[in-house]
Amino acid sequence: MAQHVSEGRIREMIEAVAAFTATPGRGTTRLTYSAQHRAALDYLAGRMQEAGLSTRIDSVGNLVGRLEGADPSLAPVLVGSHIDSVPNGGAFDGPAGVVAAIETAFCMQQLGVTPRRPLEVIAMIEEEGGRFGGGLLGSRILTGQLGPEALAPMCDSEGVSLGEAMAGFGLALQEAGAAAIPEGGIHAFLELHIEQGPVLEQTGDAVGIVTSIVALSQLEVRITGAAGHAGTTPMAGRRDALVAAAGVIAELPGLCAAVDPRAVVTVGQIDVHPGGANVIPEAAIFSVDVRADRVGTVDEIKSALRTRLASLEAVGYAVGTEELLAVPETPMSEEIRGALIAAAEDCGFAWRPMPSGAGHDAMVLSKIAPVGLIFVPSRDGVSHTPEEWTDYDQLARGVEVVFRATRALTA
Ligand code: HGY
Ligand code: MN
Ligand code: MN
Repeated sequence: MAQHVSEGRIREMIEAVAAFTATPGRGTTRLTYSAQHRAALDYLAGRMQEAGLSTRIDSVGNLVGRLEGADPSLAPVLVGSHIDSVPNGGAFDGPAGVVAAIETAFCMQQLGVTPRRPLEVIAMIEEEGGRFGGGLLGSRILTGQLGPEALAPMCDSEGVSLGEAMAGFGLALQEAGAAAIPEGGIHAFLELHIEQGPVLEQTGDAVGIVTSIVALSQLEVRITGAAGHAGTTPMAGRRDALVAAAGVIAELPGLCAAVDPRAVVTVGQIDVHPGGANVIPEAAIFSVDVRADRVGTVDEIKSALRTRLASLEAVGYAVGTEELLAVPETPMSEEIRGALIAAAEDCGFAWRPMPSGAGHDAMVLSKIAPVGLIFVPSRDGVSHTPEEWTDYDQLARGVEVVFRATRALTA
């Protein structure tokens, strides 16, 4: 099979982007509107231009490259992923899809292909929610689901508002709506992503062609009790918010399994106020990430959690829950899956249909266009850690499939 993509250039771009991290030596930490984000955009814009693309940064910081089509009036095929990371994450989660899109443009350029339909490549902001919570922010803004009024209250763990962070990046919150893609604005969206699980490594298939993406909900739970002196307050009668939260958190796996043993629940963040070692915690605020193959199952798990939280209110705690993100299960487009399958078979690569347990921008962009998602293997199935890894020849095979599918979709 004649491979068009350059494994060396793919490796070069992944390694260059990986260097834009706030935690060198301890994985990738590239938060939205940070200096690392800016450096990554500057680098990627340069590589996009080298690949023959015109580039722009939209009103919320998504970087977009465009290869004009023979018929510029046609809606473009959009290819890409996110450029932000989780704290101390890996080098491939997000950048693999952005680099795949840029490498696709390089291949078009090298082959002297002018697509009939324009190609756009994109590096989206804040998919992980690592800075402002919730996640999928760039794609939710692109699809018009979030505008300035919804964004205004968002702030990071240091209390910096989204608007202030945007201003520091040269952007204006009130212009955020301008980034929304109009109805019919894209013909299709393609995303390459690392699998972040063990299946492809176990089966030896070159790529996974995703059938659907999991239903997910992200909640923030606040439990408020009563502060007090750690030394002089008797144990009986305390309303220690952290002890109450710990009880709920410890019960979550069982509560989730009782609804569906295949569902997953994770508490990744917790804050304690006021946070003194000799002060009984007045408040505990923690995240709850629930996922299942159907939104109905997620809803049942959330309802069981709310019942458990109500038992705390009965004994004098105040409880509040806020849903930061809710996305139903998202089937991928059969048309786009067909293009990816044809490309994989054209390459002679073994492929397998598979669901995605991770959320992706593709699930949001499916609201405005048919979408496809292709996975490449993850070593030991590990992701969201510095150990996240995909061999470059494995990544190159996935990129070759993306290039060929994109070429077909823009022809
Ligand atoms: O959380 C997820 O599934 C994705 O990595 N943002
Ligand atoms: Mn990702
Ligand atoms: Mn991720």
